[in-house]
Amino acid sequence: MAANNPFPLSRDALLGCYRRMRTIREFEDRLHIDFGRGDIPGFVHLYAGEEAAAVGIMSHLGDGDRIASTHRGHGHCIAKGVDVGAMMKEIYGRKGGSCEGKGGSMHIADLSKGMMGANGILGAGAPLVCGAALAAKFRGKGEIAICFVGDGASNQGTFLESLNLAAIWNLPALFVVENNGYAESTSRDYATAVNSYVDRASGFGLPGVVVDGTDFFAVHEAAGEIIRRAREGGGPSLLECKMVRFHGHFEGDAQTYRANGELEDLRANHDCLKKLAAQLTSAGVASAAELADIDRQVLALIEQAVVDAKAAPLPSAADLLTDVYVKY
Ligand SMILES: Cc1ncc(C[n+]2csc(CCOP(=O)(O)OP(=O)(O)O)c2C)c(N)n1
Ligand SMILES: [Mg+2]
Repeated sequence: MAANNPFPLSRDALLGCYRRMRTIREFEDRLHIDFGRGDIPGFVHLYAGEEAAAVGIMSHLGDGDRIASTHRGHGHCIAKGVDVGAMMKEIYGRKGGSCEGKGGSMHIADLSKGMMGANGILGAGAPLVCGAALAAKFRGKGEIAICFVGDGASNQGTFLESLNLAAIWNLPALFVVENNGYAESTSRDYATAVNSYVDRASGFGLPGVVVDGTDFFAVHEAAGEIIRRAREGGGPSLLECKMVRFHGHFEGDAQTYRANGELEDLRANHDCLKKLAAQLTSAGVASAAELADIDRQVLALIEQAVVDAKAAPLPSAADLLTDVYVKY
Protein backbone atom coordinates (compact mmCIF):
# COMPACT_ATOMS: atom_id res chain seq x y z
CA MET A 1 0.00 0.00 0.00
CA ALA A 2 0.79 3.67 0.05
CA ALA A 3 2.82 4.36 -3.04
CA ASN A 4 1.62 7.95 -2.88
CA ASN A 5 1.10 9.55 0.45
CA PRO A 6 -0.55 12.98 0.01
CA PHE A 7 -0.40 13.78 3.74
CA PRO A 8 2.23 15.79 5.64
CA LEU A 9 3.05 12.79 7.88
CA SER A 10 4.71 9.49 7.07
CA ARG A 11 2.51 6.39 6.79
CA ASP A 12 3.93 5.07 10.09
CA ALA A 13 3.17 8.36 11.84
CA LEU A 14 -0.35 8.42 10.39
CA LEU A 15 -1.06 4.89 11.54
CA GLY A 16 0.36 5.82 14.94
CA CYS A 17 -2.08 8.75 15.17
CA TYR A 18 -4.96 6.52 14.09
CA ARG A 19 -3.94 4.00 16.77
CA ARG A 20 -3.86 6.69 19.46
CA MET A 21 -7.27 8.02 18.45
CA ARG A 22 -8.69 4.49 18.41
CA THR A 23 -7.09 3.81 21.82
CA ILE A 24 -8.82 6.86 23.30
CA ARG A 25 -12.18 5.84 21.78
CA GLU A 26 -11.90 2.26 23.02
CA PHE A 27 -10.69 3.35 26.46
CA GLU A 28 -13.64 5.71 26.85
CA ASP A 29 -16.27 3.36 25.45
CA ARG A 30 -15.04 0.65 27.83
CA LEU A 31 -15.22 3.04 30.80
CA HIS A 32 -18.79 3.88 29.75
CA ILE A 33 -19.70 0.20 30.09
CA ASP A 34 -17.74 -0.46 33.28
CA PHE A 35 -19.02 2.66 35.00
CA GLY A 36 -22.58 1.61 34.16
CA ARG A 37 -21.88 -1.74 35.82
CA GLY A 38 -20.80 0.04 38.99
CA ASP A 39 -17.18 -1.15 38.72
CA ILE A 40 -15.56 2.30 38.83
CA PRO A 41 -15.49 4.62 41.85
CA GLY A 42 -15.88 8.40 41.63
CA PHE A 43 -16.77 10.42 38.59
CA VAL A 44 -15.76 10.09 34.94
CA HIS A 45 -16.10 12.50 32.01
CA LEU A 46 -15.46 10.87 28.64
CA TYR A 47 -13.50 12.34 25.73
CA ALA A 48 -14.98 10.09 22.99
CA GLY A 49 -15.75 12.13 19.85
CA GLU A 50 -13.01 14.67 20.58
CA GLU A 51 -9.94 12.52 19.78
CA ALA A 52 -8.74 14.40 16.68
CA ALA A 53 -7.98 17.50 18.75
CA ALA A 54 -5.83 15.76 21.37
CA VAL A 55 -3.92 13.63 18.88
CA GLY A 56 -3.67 16.31 16.18
CA ILE A 57 -2.03 18.69 18.66
CA MET A 58 0.01 16.21 20.69
CA SER A 59 1.54 14.69 17.54
CA HIS A 60 3.76 17.81 17.49
CA LEU A 61 5.01 17.39 21.06
CA GLY A 62 7.80 15.60 22.88
CA ASP A 63 8.05 14.56 26.52
CA GLY A 64 9.77 17.86 27.36
CA ASP A 65 6.69 19.83 26.29
CA ARG A 66 4.13 20.17 29.07
CA ILE A 67 0.37 20.13 29.04
CA ALA A 68 -2.31 20.93 31.59
CA SER A 69 -5.56 19.09 31.03
CA THR A 70 -9.16 19.35 32.18
CA HIS A 71 -11.73 17.24 34.02
CA ARG A 72 -12.21 15.45 30.64
CA GLY A 73 -8.57 14.45 30.55
CA HIS A 74 -8.20 10.78 29.49
CA GLY A 75 -7.78 11.67 25.81
CA HIS A 76 -5.08 14.24 26.56
CA CYS A 77 -3.21 11.69 28.71
CA ILE A 78 -3.29 8.96 26.07
CA ALA A 79 -2.34 11.37 23.29
CA LYS A 80 0.60 12.60 25.41
CA GLY A 81 1.85 9.04 25.85
CA VAL A 82 0.76 8.19 29.40
CA ASP A 83 0.66 4.43 29.94
CA VAL A 84 -2.85 3.10 29.35
CA GLY A 85 -2.51 0.29 31.91
CA ALA A 86 -1.47 2.76 34.62
CA MET A 87 -4.35 5.05 33.66
CA MET A 88 -6.88 2.24 33.92
CA LYS A 89 -5.56 1.28 37.37
CA GLU A 90 -5.76 4.92 38.42
CA ILE A 91 -9.39 5.18 37.36
CA TYR A 92 -10.17 1.92 39.13
CA GLY A 93 -8.45 3.39 42.23
CA ARG A 94 -5.75 0.70 42.38
CA LYS A 95 -2.08 0.57 43.31
CA GLY A 96 0.15 0.80 40.27
CA GLY A 97 -2.05 3.56 38.87
CA SER A 98 -0.45 6.74 37.48
CA CYS A 99 -0.92 8.31 40.94
CA GLU A 100 -0.97 4.99 42.86
CA GLY A 101 -4.76 4.92 42.70
CA LYS A 102 -5.16 7.96 44.92
CA GLY A 103 -6.09 10.53 42.27
CA GLY A 104 -8.67 8.91 40.03
CA SER A 105 -9.98 10.07 36.69
CA MET A 106 -9.70 13.82 37.30
CA HIS A 107 -6.16 13.81 38.69
CA ILE A 108 -4.17 11.61 36.33
CA ALA A 109 -0.67 13.03 35.95
CA ASP A 110 2.66 11.78 34.63
CA LEU A 111 5.44 14.35 34.68
CA SER A 112 7.80 11.97 32.88
CA LYS A 113 5.53 12.44 29.85
CA GLY A 114 5.03 16.18 30.40
CA MET A 115 1.45 15.57 31.54
CA MET A 116 0.99 17.97 34.46
CA GLY A 117 -2.44 16.67 35.33
CA ALA A 118 -6.10 16.44 34.62
CA ASN A 119 -7.89 18.96 36.82
CA GLY A 120 -11.23 19.04 38.58
CA ILE A 121 -11.14 22.84 38.85
CA LEU A 122 -12.19 24.60 35.67
CA GLY A 123 -9.58 27.02 34.35
CA ALA A 124 -6.96 25.94 36.88
CA GLY A 125 -4.59 24.60 34.25
CA ALA A 126 -4.09 27.98 32.58
CA PRO A 127 -1.88 29.63 35.23
CA LEU A 128 0.04 26.35 35.60
CA VAL A 129 0.81 26.53 31.91
CA CYS A 130 2.05 30.10 32.26
CA GLY A 131 4.49 28.80 34.88
CA ALA A 132 5.55 25.81 32.77
CA ALA A 133 5.97 28.03 29.69
CA LEU A 134 8.02 30.57 31.67
CA ALA A 135 10.28 27.74 32.89
CA ALA A 136 10.59 26.46 29.30
CA LYS A 137 11.50 29.95 28.12
CA PHE A 138 14.30 30.15 30.70
CA ARG A 139 15.56 26.66 29.81
CA GLY A 140 15.83 27.86 26.21
CA LYS A 141 15.50 24.44 24.59
CA GLY A 142 12.49 25.33 22.45
CA GLU A 143 9.98 23.52 24.63
CA ILE A 144 6.41 24.75 24.99
CA ALA A 145 3.41 24.35 27.30
CA ILE A 146 -0.22 23.84 26.32
CA CYS A 147 -3.38 24.50 28.28
CA PHE A 148 -6.61 22.72 27.35
CA VAL A 149 -9.84 24.36 28.41
CA GLY A 150 -13.51 23.75 27.59
CA ASP A 151 -15.86 26.36 26.15
CA GLY A 152 -17.43 26.73 29.58
CA ALA A 153 -14.14 26.97 31.45
CA SER A 154 -12.91 29.60 29.01
CA ASN A 155 -15.14 32.06 30.89
CA GLN A 156 -13.15 31.56 34.10
CA GLY A 157 -11.12 34.56 35.24
CA THR A 158 -8.01 32.41 35.65
CA PHE A 159 -8.10 31.59 31.95
CA LEU A 160 -8.50 35.21 30.84
CA GLU A 161 -5.80 36.43 33.24
CA SER A 162 -3.48 33.75 31.93
CA LEU A 163 -3.99 34.88 28.34
CA ASN A 164 -2.88 38.33 29.38
CA LEU A 165 0.11 37.07 31.35
CA ALA A 166 1.23 34.83 28.50
CA ALA A 167 0.97 37.74 26.09
CA ILE A 168 2.91 40.28 28.14
CA TRP A 169 5.64 37.73 28.95
CA ASN A 170 5.68 36.44 25.34
CA LEU A 171 5.50 32.87 26.62
CA PRO A 172 5.90 29.73 24.49
CA ALA A 173 2.34 28.74 25.32
CA LEU A 174 -0.74 27.54 23.47
CA PHE A 175 -4.27 27.84 24.82
CA VAL A 176 -6.64 25.33 23.26
CA VAL A 177 -10.36 25.97 23.64
CA GLU A 178 -12.15 22.67 23.17
CA ASN A 179 -15.53 23.93 22.08
CA ASN A 180 -17.95 21.00 22.25
CA GLY A 181 -20.97 23.29 22.51
CA TYR A 182 -21.88 22.59 26.11
CA ALA A 183 -20.73 23.21 29.67
CA GLU A 184 -22.54 20.44 31.55
CA SER A 185 -26.09 21.06 30.20
CA THR A 186 -25.63 24.76 29.37
CA SER A 187 -25.31 25.49 25.69
CA ARG A 188 -22.28 27.54 24.72
CA ASP A 189 -24.35 30.15 22.89
CA TYR A 190 -26.39 30.82 26.03
CA ALA A 191 -23.35 31.40 28.21
CA THR A 192 -20.77 33.11 26.01
CA ALA A 193 -21.21 36.44 24.24
CA VAL A 194 -18.61 36.12 21.49
CA ASN A 195 -19.20 33.73 18.61
CA SER A 196 -15.54 33.04 18.07
CA TYR A 197 -12.78 32.66 20.65
CA VAL A 198 -10.47 34.24 18.11
CA ASP A 199 -12.15 37.54 19.04
CA ARG A 200 -11.25 36.92 22.66
CA ALA A 201 -7.64 36.18 21.72
CA SER A 202 -7.32 39.43 19.81
CA GLY A 203 -8.66 41.28 22.86
CA PHE A 204 -5.56 40.10 24.69
CA GLY A 205 -3.16 40.71 21.80
CA LEU A 206 -2.80 37.04 20.85
CA PRO A 207 -3.23 35.46 17.44
CA GLY A 208 -6.13 33.04 17.32
CA VAL A 209 -7.16 30.31 14.92
CA VAL A 210 -10.38 28.32 14.69
CA VAL A 211 -10.47 24.81 13.22
CA ASP A 212 -12.84 21.93 12.66
CA GLY A 213 -11.78 19.83 15.64
CA THR A 214 -13.30 16.71 14.10
CA ASP A 215 -10.80 16.86 11.22
CA PHE A 216 -7.45 15.45 12.32
CA PHE A 217 -5.56 17.08 9.46
CA ALA A 218 -7.08 20.51 10.05
CA VAL A 219 -6.05 20.39 13.71
CA HIS A 220 -2.62 18.97 12.92
CA GLU A 221 -1.86 21.71 10.39
CA ALA A 222 -3.11 24.63 12.48
CA ALA A 223 -1.42 23.39 15.66
CA GLY A 224 1.83 22.74 13.79
CA GLU A 225 2.09 26.34 12.65
CA ILE A 226 1.24 27.77 16.07
CA ILE A 227 3.60 25.42 17.91
CA ARG A 228 6.46 26.12 15.52
CA ARG A 229 6.02 29.85 16.09
CA ALA A 230 5.98 29.39 19.87
CA ARG A 231 9.14 27.26 19.79
CA GLU A 232 10.90 29.96 17.80
CA GLY A 233 10.08 32.68 20.33
CA GLY A 234 7.00 34.01 18.51
CA GLY A 235 4.86 33.89 21.63
CA PRO A 236 1.52 32.45 22.67
CA SER A 237 -1.60 31.73 20.61
CA LEU A 238 -5.12 30.49 21.04
CA LEU A 239 -6.59 27.60 19.04
CA GLU A 240 -10.32 26.94 19.07
CA CYS A 241 -11.31 23.39 18.12
CA LYS A 242 -14.99 22.98 17.30
CA MET A 243 -15.84 19.49 18.34
CA VAL A 244 -18.51 17.10 19.57
CA ARG A 245 -18.80 14.83 22.60
CA PHE A 246 -20.39 11.44 22.17
CA HIS A 247 -21.30 10.69 25.78
CA GLY A 248 -23.00 12.73 28.47
CA HIS A 249 -21.24 15.49 30.40
CA PHE A 250 -20.48 12.87 33.06
CA GLU A 251 -21.37 9.21 33.14
CA GLY A 252 -24.97 9.00 34.28
CA ASP A 253 -26.03 12.21 32.52
CA ALA A 254 -29.48 11.66 30.91
CA GLN A 255 -28.67 14.37 28.30
CA THR A 256 -32.22 15.73 28.24
CA TYR A 257 -30.82 19.05 26.98
CA ARG A 258 -29.96 17.56 23.58
CA ALA A 259 -32.28 18.02 20.60
CA ASN A 260 -34.05 14.96 19.21
CA GLY A 261 -31.68 13.05 16.95
CA GLU A 262 -28.68 15.23 17.88
CA LEU A 263 -26.48 12.44 19.20
CA GLU A 264 -27.31 10.14 16.30
CA ASP A 265 -26.33 12.92 13.88
CA LEU A 266 -23.05 13.58 15.69
CA ARG A 267 -22.10 9.92 15.64
CA ALA A 268 -23.14 9.42 12.02
CA ASN A 269 -21.77 12.62 10.47
CA HIS A 270 -19.18 14.15 12.80
CA ASP A 271 -17.10 11.20 13.96
CA CYS A 272 -13.42 12.18 13.75
CA LEU A 273 -12.25 8.58 13.71
CA LYS A 274 -14.52 7.61 10.84
CA LYS A 275 -13.29 10.71 8.99
CA LEU A 276 -9.62 9.84 9.49
CA ALA A 277 -10.20 6.21 8.48
CA ALA A 278 -11.97 7.36 5.30
CA GLN A 279 -9.19 9.84 4.49
CA LEU A 280 -6.47 7.20 4.93
CA THR A 281 -8.24 4.47 2.97
CA SER A 282 -9.44 6.67 0.10
CA ALA A 283 -5.91 8.03 -0.37
CA GLY A 284 -4.58 4.46 -0.38
CA VAL A 285 -2.31 5.10 2.60
CA ALA A 286 -3.84 2.19 4.53
CA SER A 287 -6.37 -0.51 3.76
CA ALA A 288 -9.55 -1.08 5.74
CA ALA A 289 -8.10 -4.45 6.79
CA GLU A 290 -4.96 -2.78 8.20
CA LEU A 291 -7.06 -0.34 10.22
CA ALA A 292 -9.27 -3.21 11.44
CA ASP A 293 -6.11 -4.99 12.57
CA ILE A 294 -5.09 -1.94 14.62
CA ASP A 295 -8.63 -1.83 16.06
CA ARG A 296 -8.29 -5.47 17.19
CA GLN A 297 -4.92 -4.80 18.82
CA VAL A 298 -6.31 -1.78 20.65
CA LEU A 299 -9.30 -3.76 21.87
CA ALA A 300 -6.96 -6.40 23.30
CA LEU A 301 -4.83 -3.70 24.97
CA ILE A 302 -7.85 -2.17 26.69
CA GLU A 303 -9.21 -5.56 27.73
CA GLN A 304 -5.85 -6.41 29.30
CA ALA A 305 -5.73 -3.03 31.05
CA VAL A 306 -9.11 -3.74 32.64
CA VAL A 307 -8.11 -7.28 33.69
CA ASP A 308 -4.90 -5.92 35.25
CA ALA A 309 -6.72 -3.03 36.96
CA LYS A 310 -9.29 -5.34 38.52
CA ALA A 311 -6.53 -7.69 39.73
CA ALA A 312 -4.44 -4.87 41.27
CA PRO A 313 -4.71 -4.22 45.03
CA LEU A 314 -6.40 -1.18 46.52
CA PRO A 315 -4.14 1.32 48.30
CA SER A 316 -3.71 0.34 51.95
CA ALA A 317 -4.08 2.43 55.09
CA ALA A 318 -0.27 2.72 55.14
CA ASP A 319 -0.42 4.48 51.74
CA LEU A 320 -2.68 7.20 53.09
CA LEU A 321 0.06 9.64 54.01
CA THR A 322 2.51 8.94 51.17
CA ASP A 323 2.65 11.19 48.07
CA VAL A 324 1.00 14.04 49.98
CA TYR A 325 4.00 16.31 49.47
CA VAL A 326 6.64 16.28 46.77
CA LYS A 327 9.76 14.38 47.85
CA TYR A 328 13.01 16.28 47.32
C1 LIG B 1 -14.26 26.37 39.07
C2 LIG B 1 -15.30 25.34 38.74
N1 LIG B 1 -16.58 25.70 38.57
C3 LIG B 1 -17.52 24.76 38.28
C4 LIG B 1 -17.18 23.44 38.20
C5 LIG B 1 -18.24 22.39 37.88
N2 LIG B 1 -18.09 21.91 36.50
C6 LIG B 1 -17.39 20.80 36.20
S1 LIG B 1 -17.31 20.51 34.54
C7 LIG B 1 -18.27 21.86 34.21
C8 LIG B 1 -18.60 22.23 32.79
C9 LIG B 1 -17.37 22.41 31.96
O1 LIG B 1 -17.71 22.70 30.62
P1 LIG B 1 -16.58 22.93 29.57
O2 LIG B 1 -15.52 23.79 30.12
O3 LIG B 1 -17.24 23.37 28.31
O4 LIG B 1 -15.91 21.48 29.38
P2 LIG B 1 -16.61 20.16 28.83
O5 LIG B 1 -17.20 19.45 30.03
O6 LIG B 1 -17.61 20.52 27.83
O7 LIG B 1 -15.47 19.38 28.25
C10 LIG B 1 -18.62 22.53 35.38
C11 LIG B 1 -19.44 23.75 35.44
C12 LIG B 1 -15.82 23.10 38.41
N3 LIG B 1 -15.40 21.84 38.32
N4 LIG B 1 -14.90 24.06 38.66
MG1 LIG C 1 -17.81 22.21 26.70
